[in-house]
Amino acid sequence: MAELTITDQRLAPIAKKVLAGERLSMDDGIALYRTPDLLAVGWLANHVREKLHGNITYYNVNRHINPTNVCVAHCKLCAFGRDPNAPGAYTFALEEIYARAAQGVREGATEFHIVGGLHPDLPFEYFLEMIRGLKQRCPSVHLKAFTMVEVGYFARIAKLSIEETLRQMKEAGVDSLPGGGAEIFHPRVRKIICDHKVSGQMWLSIARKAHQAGLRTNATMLYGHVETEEERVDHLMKLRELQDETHGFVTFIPLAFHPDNTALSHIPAASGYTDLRNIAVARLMLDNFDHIKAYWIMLSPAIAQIAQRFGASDLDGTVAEEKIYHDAGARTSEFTPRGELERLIRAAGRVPVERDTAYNRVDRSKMPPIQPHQRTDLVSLSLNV
Ligand code: V47
Repeated sequence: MAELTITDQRLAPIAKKVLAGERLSMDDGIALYRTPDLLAVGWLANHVREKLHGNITYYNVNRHINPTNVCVAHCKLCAFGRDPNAPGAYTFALEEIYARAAQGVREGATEFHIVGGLHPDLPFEYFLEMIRGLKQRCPSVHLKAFTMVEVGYFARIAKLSIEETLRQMKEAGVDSLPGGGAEIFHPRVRKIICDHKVSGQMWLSIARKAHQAGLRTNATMLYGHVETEEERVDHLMKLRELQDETHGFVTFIPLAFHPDNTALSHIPAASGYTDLRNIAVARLMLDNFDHIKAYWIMLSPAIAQIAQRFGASDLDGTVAEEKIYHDAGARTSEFTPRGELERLIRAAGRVPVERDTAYNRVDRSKMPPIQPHQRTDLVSLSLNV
């Protein structure tokens, strides 16, 4: 590895701590966000990433399933949610979901990533039945389903405690939870971008309870809107604190805000420079997280490649049918075949390893061959509720 060159001497004490494996402070995090010396920040993050994972970059074969885009929350940050009768609103019948899942299995998916809107009329039981049906039909596929925000909403509409809601989800077949809905925990920011969502404190409390119930989760941070550097670092430190307590987080995913078609469309989209800095600062601050994910859908394949030299050890998956980012103007494809992900990783000088959701290696030689991806037409069997 090339030598570290620091052009901003304020980074010298931080570099010393990183090289000694010491924990960084709030002030260190803010300095990492403010320094013009992005290459030094990236070098340090890469140092940590290579210490943990050597030359490997992980990816998986997955499929996103978004059961409904009908949502009562009306978050300003979101271009996906719709009112029930608005143009483009949809809710899948369970058979539609099972058809998509079957296609995912043919395409070799080892994980379904299932998230959706907070629907005013669908009962918790619809979602439990969906999970039971998926588990029964696709027993080998890991179900990474429902964010802390959805769990909080299910508990409210079903009049259950968070613990009981999680217990029923687990019993139905949920294997882990994705990291969405975290946004920025600070109340000032939530008030502006997502004021009807669960509070940051509540998001963390639900994550804690999920971990205590034996459900691991991911964590995210949405950057590039109205947040300050202090609020980003505060967010990372709250995640680090909870991880010290539970060790329940698997991966952290920094997500760039995409402004198109949102109520915040006047905010310019984040630059590649900001993307790389967020990956690197996350790698340096979250010393108790195994992985930082460069979600190629959000970053673009080009930035995701460079991110592998700025701290990222995972590119997420083949994805298939991403809607949340594409409704907000993402120009990336909605699917990348496994071979193309491997090519992206190799071209960045890394070694691709296909993983399952728990980061076990996947041995394709013992599995049925993957069939080519097919785009599914939207709403062939939508539900009237
Ligand atoms: O929670 C919503 C964000 C998240 C916009 O856990 C937006 O493995 C940008 O959480 N511009 C959903 N972002 C995506 C997510 C995720 C993605 C990949 C992997 C995993 C995982 C989780 O997307 C939302 C919100 O933070 N989001 N609208 C928007 N306009």
